[in-house]
Amino acid sequence: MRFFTSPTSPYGRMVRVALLEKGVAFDLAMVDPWADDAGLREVNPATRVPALVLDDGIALSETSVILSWLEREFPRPALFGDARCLRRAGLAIGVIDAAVQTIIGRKATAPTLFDDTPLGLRRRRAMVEGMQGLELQVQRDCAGAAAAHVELDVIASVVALDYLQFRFAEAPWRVPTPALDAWVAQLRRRPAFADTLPR
Ligand SMILES: N[C@@H](CCC(=O)N[C@@H](CS)C(=O)NCC(=O)O)C(=O)O
Repeated sequence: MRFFTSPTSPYGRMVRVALLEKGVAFDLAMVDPWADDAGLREVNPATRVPALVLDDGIALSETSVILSWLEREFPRPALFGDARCLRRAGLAIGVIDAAVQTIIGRKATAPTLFDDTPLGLRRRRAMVEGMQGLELQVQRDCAGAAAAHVELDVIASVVALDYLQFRFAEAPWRVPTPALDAWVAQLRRRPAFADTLPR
């Protein structure tokens, strides 16, 4: 299989972590989706990462689709946990979406800063309230215990935390998430996370 991603994409990182944790062999194609990479466009007309070309040549795009296929073909270890796991995953993915849309929005509105437009402020609110919601759910549901399995909630949470740090390190609106940080602290040391940090 050939996996297309970029060094910074949080969506690509989610899928890459899932591939590594499931022990699926793949060739890595690092591309810049913004440079209109011809190889990427060939496998995904949206010219976006991630994309996964299967051994029979079928090209899958969209994070949710690729993760669903992976879960079906390689069920162990399972990514999709119970409803509380999926609620946490949804919150973290909402933060990732808002963060990526902010970075993309800046390209569209420059020299006006997208972040200060009505839509930019809405996306910022989504990041702030999404992280607050995630922190609250971890406080309520995880009772101080460390996460035990790399399921979709852990993957999306670590990817969201690292992407916010990567793109918005100095932002005054960042919210502290001590319970979430402690919950993922052990698992985020695994190679699947350590080797895929955005850069
Ligand atoms: N909905 C897509 C979003 C993927 C996405 O936005 N990827 C970005 C990188 S983080 C990209 O390739 N952008 C290039 C473009 O929009 O032209 C998914 O879930 O996979």
